Amino acid sequence: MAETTTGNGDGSTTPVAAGNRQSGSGSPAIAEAPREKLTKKAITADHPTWCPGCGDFAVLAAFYKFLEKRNLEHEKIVTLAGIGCSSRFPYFVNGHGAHFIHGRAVPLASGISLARPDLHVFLFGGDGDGFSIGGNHLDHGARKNINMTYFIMDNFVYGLTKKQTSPTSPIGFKSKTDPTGAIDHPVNPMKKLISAGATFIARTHAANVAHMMQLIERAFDHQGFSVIECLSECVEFFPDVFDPANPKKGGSFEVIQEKKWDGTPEDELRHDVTDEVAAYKLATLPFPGVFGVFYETDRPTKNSLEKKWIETTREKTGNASDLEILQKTFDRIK
Ligand SMILES: Cc1ncc(C[n+]2csc(CCOP(=O)(O)OP(=O)(O)O)c2C)c(N)n1
Ligand code: SF4
Ligand SMILES: [Mg+2]
Repeated sequence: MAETTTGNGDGSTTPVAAGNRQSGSGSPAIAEAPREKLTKKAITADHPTWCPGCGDFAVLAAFYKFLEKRNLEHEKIVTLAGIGCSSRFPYFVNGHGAHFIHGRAVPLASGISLARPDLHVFLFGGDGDGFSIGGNHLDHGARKNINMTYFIMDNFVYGLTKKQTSPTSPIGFKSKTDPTGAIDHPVNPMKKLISAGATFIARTHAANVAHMMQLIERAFDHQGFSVIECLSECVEFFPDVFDPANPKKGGSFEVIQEKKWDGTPEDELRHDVTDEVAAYKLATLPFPGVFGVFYETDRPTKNSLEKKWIETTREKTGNASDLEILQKTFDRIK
């Protein structure tokens, strides 16, 4: 992204700066022109192609609300995904984006986040994309603490490919790959993310837009690898599975009570989000479990560590330009 424009309300446009890149291009900053407020109309792209009633519609609605509320710079919004019904998400957001290779969304997002730390990198995908084919990538993105906000729309099934057992399908689930019922122990997303080293880990439900919004805001404000698992019903291939956590369907949505550090006896019982062992204990509660922030910690991001390393290395070269460094390297290996 080199330069973009903003509307002036009279049909004309004014160029605005591409953003405050941290990579040291050396070009002078251009003053930002006043911007129009980001509206739902501006961020809406294609008509979603999900089945009527799919939980993913509500996730998209919450994301639009979040973008409007936070009024992010339009040209800095990036939505990325792997492959799956949920991974079609970037098609429906008018911004930079890509629908990438199945399971490889974290590496793609990592590259974009590290190369352009000024961008807002949002990643969307399913349980298959994130925990099955992309499980290993998820672990490494988490331990490296690469700055991004990852929303995993968990429907306990492969939706796009029409009902195969997914890594989060419960034992006994009958699918095309397990006609007599799933026999494999499912992944527990919260436990996996805690052990992988993600620095913000939360859980929500697509039937609760207000809760999704709160968590997207907190995940976005967190510096590092932030992940939200969202139970998002596949009405076609695994209907009603999340009703036990939906009050409108007779279930109960139990929210984690976080510590207020107010010294009261009731605070003793509240959850300390910085306590990894307590987060793990919450993750062992039987389905449908609890919702909210399980774990949050501050650890330097790979983005900040890499920035420091680049600056130190550049200083050692007498602040040479990228081209000069490249030329010197070629000269050395000639
Ligand atoms: C390398 C590769 N393997 C398998 C597939 C087939 N495939 C496409 S989407 C998908 C699973 C999608 O499940 P999930 O990530 O849970 O998304 P959902 O459709 O449920 O939202 C699979 C196995 C593929 N596209 N590429
Ligand atoms: S198949 Fe399931 S996950 Fe895919 S769009 Fe339809 S309801 Fe949603
Ligand atoms: Mg799925």
